[in-house]
Amino acid sequence: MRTRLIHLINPKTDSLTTRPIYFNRALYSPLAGLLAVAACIPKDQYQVVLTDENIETIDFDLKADLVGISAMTSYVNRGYEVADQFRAKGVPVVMGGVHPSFMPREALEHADAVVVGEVELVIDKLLDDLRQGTMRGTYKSEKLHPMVGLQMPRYDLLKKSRYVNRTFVQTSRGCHQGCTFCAEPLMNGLKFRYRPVDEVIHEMENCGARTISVNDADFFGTPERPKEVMRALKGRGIQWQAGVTSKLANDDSMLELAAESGCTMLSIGFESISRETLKSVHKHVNRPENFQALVEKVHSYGIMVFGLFMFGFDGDTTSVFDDTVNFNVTAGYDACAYSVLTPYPGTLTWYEMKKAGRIVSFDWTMYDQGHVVYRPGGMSADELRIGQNSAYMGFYSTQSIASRFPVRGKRHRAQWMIYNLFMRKASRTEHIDSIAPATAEPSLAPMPPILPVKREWRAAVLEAADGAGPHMM
Ligand code: B12
Repeated sequence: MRTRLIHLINPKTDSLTTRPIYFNRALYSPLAGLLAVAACIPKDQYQVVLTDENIETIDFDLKADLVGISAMTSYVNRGYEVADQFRAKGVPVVMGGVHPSFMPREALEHADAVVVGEVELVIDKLLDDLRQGTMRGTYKSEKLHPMVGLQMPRYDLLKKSRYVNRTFVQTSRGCHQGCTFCAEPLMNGLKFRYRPVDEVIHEMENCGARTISVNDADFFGTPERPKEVMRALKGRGIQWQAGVTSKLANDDSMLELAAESGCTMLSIGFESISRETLKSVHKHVNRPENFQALVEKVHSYGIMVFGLFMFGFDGDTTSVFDDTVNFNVTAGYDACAYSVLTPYPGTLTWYEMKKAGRIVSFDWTMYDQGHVVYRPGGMSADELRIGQNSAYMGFYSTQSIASRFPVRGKRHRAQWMIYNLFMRKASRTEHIDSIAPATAEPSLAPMPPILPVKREWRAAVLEAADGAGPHMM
């Protein structure tokens, strides 16, 4: 009997982190979701083939029993095209990931089934239904996975030589910040769920790499837990980087352990150098007056700071670009990403802008944080687009790179250069024509996997859901 085969596909995306390829390598493998899906598929029953369209072409003739497609918003349209092509050949398709989780009814116009949120607790039912020929509609677990006993992601399926950063380990899901522009609190809630430390270490030791990205929304989210992980990591010769928030990155005991356990870089969502703006998007944790001291402190432990900033908040005027870049260069940030604020469907920013009639384009391909899809409050869309571009040009200019290069201290100079060159190349190839043309509104409303905690936002979601009538779950 032929082994049954599941073909998992990451559709092509044109984003800052995937676009540039150096020496045949992409910076990241944005495939963590698919590796987790593959891990849940019983090996004795299915062969799994993984295709990342960012680095290889899709074999549409591969005889699969099921095609599984993962998508964030910016590449869901390509995901839909791929789904349509496979279904035209009679191959059943399931979709999952962030965008289908927020907009399952839309995804069901292209796929037989959609997994809303986490796959781990619904995969058995999905595969049972596939065997019975009844796999269709949405699959959503009643509860969140406790994160105990998660299967090892199928790292063996990755074409490792094609990525700089290829190994992603999650130690927790959830985040305490309820930032209005972020999908995290609506997928995982405002509470943390933690994997047992021994399971985290087992995965790190067996993932096939000694350089690891921790994929948590906020690895330093609570004071004690990251320390447990870092203590267990000490002395293993692993180098790691993680995304964290600014508050506990300021704690010396945290940074000391981070340095001792092999941390080379922290990515921090600073978002804005204006406290008023930060408050307006519920990022109360960030204090711009402390940003420079924070960068210096992290550097003193030999750790790099990747600063994540956004432009286009309502408080932003055209001075924000130069002000932010000058601040970043003076403070000596090691790398920075400057995103255009993007109202991802189902986030609080989405409902806010939608209600005010400010969203201009609903073409998901434009939702890549490099296009302007809404009417900004403090400048024109054109100024926002040009400003973002000039910020990248300024921060990654030859002069800025030379002035920021860590000549002294223990920061990892090769890694520093790789990030600066990737980001410089990515931003230099940015489409200049990045104002998204107006489109009609989608007929189907988004519905977050978890309803927002804030009462007025819950009301907005439910109102939108009602408006969508039979389309909603
Ligand atoms: C770590 C991370 C990154 C990392 C690494 C991602 C990676 N290797 O996969 C990096 C830095 C590369 C990254 C980049 C970007 N990211 Co990011 N990222 C995250 C973060 C914090 C965690 C993602 C993760 O690893 N999850 C762990 C895996 C195991 O979980 P998962 O992906 O949710 O998958 C589960 C389910 O969704 C489901 N599932 C997933 N796929 C499929 C497929 C099938 C067939 C099935 C059945 C089920 C299924 O099963 C999985 C296991 O339960 C999320 C926040 C979040 N909570 O999701 C943001 C998030 C996904 N990122 C986001 C964004 C916007 C970006 C960028 C555009 C930022 C930028 N300006 O460049 C880029 C885009 C990259 C690209 N591909 O184009 C947004 C996406 C919003 C949206 N609606 O699209 C999120 C949600 C954060 C936010 N701001 O709200 N990101």
